[in-house]
Amino acid sequence: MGIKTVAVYSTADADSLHVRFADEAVCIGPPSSAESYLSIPKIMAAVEITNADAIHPGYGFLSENADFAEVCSEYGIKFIGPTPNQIRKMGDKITAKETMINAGVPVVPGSEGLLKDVKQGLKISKEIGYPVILKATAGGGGRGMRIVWNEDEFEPAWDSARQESKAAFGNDGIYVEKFVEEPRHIEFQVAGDQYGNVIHLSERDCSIQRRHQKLVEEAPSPFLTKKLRKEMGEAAIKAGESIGYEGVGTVEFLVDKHRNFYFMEMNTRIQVEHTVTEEVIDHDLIKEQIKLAAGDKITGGNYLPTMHAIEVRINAEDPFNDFRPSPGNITSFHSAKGHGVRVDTHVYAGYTIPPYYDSMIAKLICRAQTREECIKKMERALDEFIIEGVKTTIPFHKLLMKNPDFRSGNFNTGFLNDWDFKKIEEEAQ
Ligand code: MV4
Repeated sequence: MGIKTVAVYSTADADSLHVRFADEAVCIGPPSSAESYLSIPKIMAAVEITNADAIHPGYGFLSENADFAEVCSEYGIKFIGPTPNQIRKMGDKITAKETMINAGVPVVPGSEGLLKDVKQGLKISKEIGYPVILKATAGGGGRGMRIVWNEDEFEPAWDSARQESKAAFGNDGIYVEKFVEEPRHIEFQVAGDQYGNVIHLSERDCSIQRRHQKLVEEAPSPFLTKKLRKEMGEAAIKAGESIGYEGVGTVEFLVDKHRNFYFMEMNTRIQVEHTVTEEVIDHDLIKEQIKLAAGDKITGGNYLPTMHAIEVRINAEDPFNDFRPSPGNITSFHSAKGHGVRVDTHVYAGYTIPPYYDSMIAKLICRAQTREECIKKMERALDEFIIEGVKTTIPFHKLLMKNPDFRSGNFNTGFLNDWDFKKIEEEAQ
């Protein structure tokens, strides 16, 4: 796009490739994220000394922080993303849910608003029927959640959910919903301009996850029918339109085994897995974010997938030891290459992975005409990929690609719960 870039980095990331490849780079502090990537004053200082016009917030740290977006606007710096109010509305889960009900988007049956006390929680749970799930209004991504299987479990679950969310978010607001068993996690990418136009860019299936950490994402979802894609896509657009959403975002749905779908959360940032959408619709979503932030108008319609894509997250973790982080020096690194193979990474041979942050070191994305071909290409790419010096999730992904249920598209968010990784490793030898 011809736009000059400034990278910000902590001392722990001085050797990361983004620092080398940006036009300029500014060190914003020590490894502790509170004193670097989460410090609004440090980031605004970097803006000031480089005379930057806009900030791309990425997908961690301050990317969904409404106060940060507000500081940017006070400074006259364009935050590449939605407005502070849009971030706030979706950040508070019960406000988001109420907004969706008013917009006519299906939600899971449950309490109207926050629960006042245990008594009210017990009454509503009896009405909707067990199992139910308690959720923190300030939560998201699984934090502050409790599944309650029967009446006797309700009060202890209520107490611990409140304590956990108070400690984690400084907010102990809790609501209750029917617990949807063995759901699929299917999310729609949406995009909105500054004039109220919202479209969708098709879906991603993110059901392969472990303890709320996604490991594999794909598009299109092997579970969606043409009809369901149309219905969910329309619901995702309504969700975006109801708040005048600006920029790219994601509307997450739970889909039960009968293919009923329910709004779960909206992510107001670009996500790790946006790459699979880029591959199936053949558009650069970061470029689209920048264009929307600059005031471009959306003129066309929705984007439907023309290919199949799968992303596997390569993390420096030991899949056979409870996915324990494995930071350290990468002694050798050879990336898979070739037609339909994409690798996004900040690492290289000789790089030392610091122990402070997320353990994801690369995204491997394969694209082909069909899901079957795509899986085969992924197997080939995983075989070619060499990373030595640290443990990685590559062996896990090789096993997953061979799994008959994965290959036939028969999986939900509970898929990895009953994997016995030790046994699988022994059998593989
Ligand atoms: C649920 C649910 C079942 N029923 N809500 C997990 C993260 C947070 N975004 C909401 N989550 C769930 N909410 C109801 N009413 C099951 C989950 C859930 C889940 C959702 C998506 C992906 C993986 C998951 C793993 C466990 C639980």
